[in-house]
Amino acid sequence: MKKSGKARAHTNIALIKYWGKADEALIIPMNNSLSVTLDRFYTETRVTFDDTLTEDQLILNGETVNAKESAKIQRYMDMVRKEAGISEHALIESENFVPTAAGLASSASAYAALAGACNEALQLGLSDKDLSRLARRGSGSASRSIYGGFAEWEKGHDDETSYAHRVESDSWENELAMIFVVINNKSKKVSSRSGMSLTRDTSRFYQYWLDHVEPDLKETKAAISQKDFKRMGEVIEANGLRMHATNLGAQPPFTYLVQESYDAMRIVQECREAGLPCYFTMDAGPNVKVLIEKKNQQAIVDKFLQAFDQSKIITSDITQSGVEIIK
Ligand code: 2P0
Repeated sequence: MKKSGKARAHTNIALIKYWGKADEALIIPMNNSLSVTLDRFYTETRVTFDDTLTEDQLILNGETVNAKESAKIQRYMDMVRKEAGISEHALIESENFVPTAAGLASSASAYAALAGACNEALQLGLSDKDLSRLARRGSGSASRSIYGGFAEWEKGHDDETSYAHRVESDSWENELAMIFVVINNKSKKVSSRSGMSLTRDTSRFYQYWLDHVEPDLKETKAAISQKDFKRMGEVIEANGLRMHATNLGAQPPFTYLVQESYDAMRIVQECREAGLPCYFTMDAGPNVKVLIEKKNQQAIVDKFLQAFDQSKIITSDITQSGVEIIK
């Protein structure tokens, strides 16, 4: 017998970052985080549980996937089977909708879509909270992609208490957008998983980072409730930089940022000096994401186009859509 379900989930970008785990196996974070969910980048995944299959199969963008990624997915599916009390293996067909070669595919949308598809296929009837917990077991940031708009992942202290929820914003996000400055990374990649683990374990600046997260979150949520763009931007920019500073204090030290990342940060600064408020944030790679007000989108994009090729500048709205079941 076959049981099938399909879901779409959008990727999210953290404004207050998740960086470090308290529990590696359950993916319980050291600190709360807060994100916006993007309209432009998403994953659609169909999962079909089939009692004639002898192992899980993953097809990503039409191609059978390599052993390493598929081992991670198989562990995830083992966990889903255990939670759901079933034994059937599954065919997982997943498509990432991201601009070609932009390197913006994300585990957040991937695991949020997979959790949503499993919930549908197995008719688990999970609430958003429980779906967020299920997505979290695949990738921490996926817990936040269950929701549109602003979402906060409460770190909690165990599997039951660690999940995300939407942050009420009176639809302010409809007035905001994000510009992606796509920057190629020529250096050896440090995965976010190993980067955050090394930092948590060895960085001299890690406690300093942790001490600032709660005040940053409080300030960000106050700014959201007042729709105060400058107030939110100043906090989120500092929070992102502080996350990157922890990496410089790790042993051995490392950084995700390259010269072009700093070039993009300088343009953000110049935009502000020209009366165009905007604020940057960077994740586990050199790309720079710039939070903007839509009313200034064209003027800010034009500033970036003076220094970067058009193919490197991608804009996205913020979506109201959380994980959705599709037919
Ligand atoms: C975030 N990042 O809050 C942070 C900021 C990157 C920098 O979440 O190990 O793929 O699967 O839980 O969620 C990227 O890490 O890590 C990430 P795992 P994940 O968005």
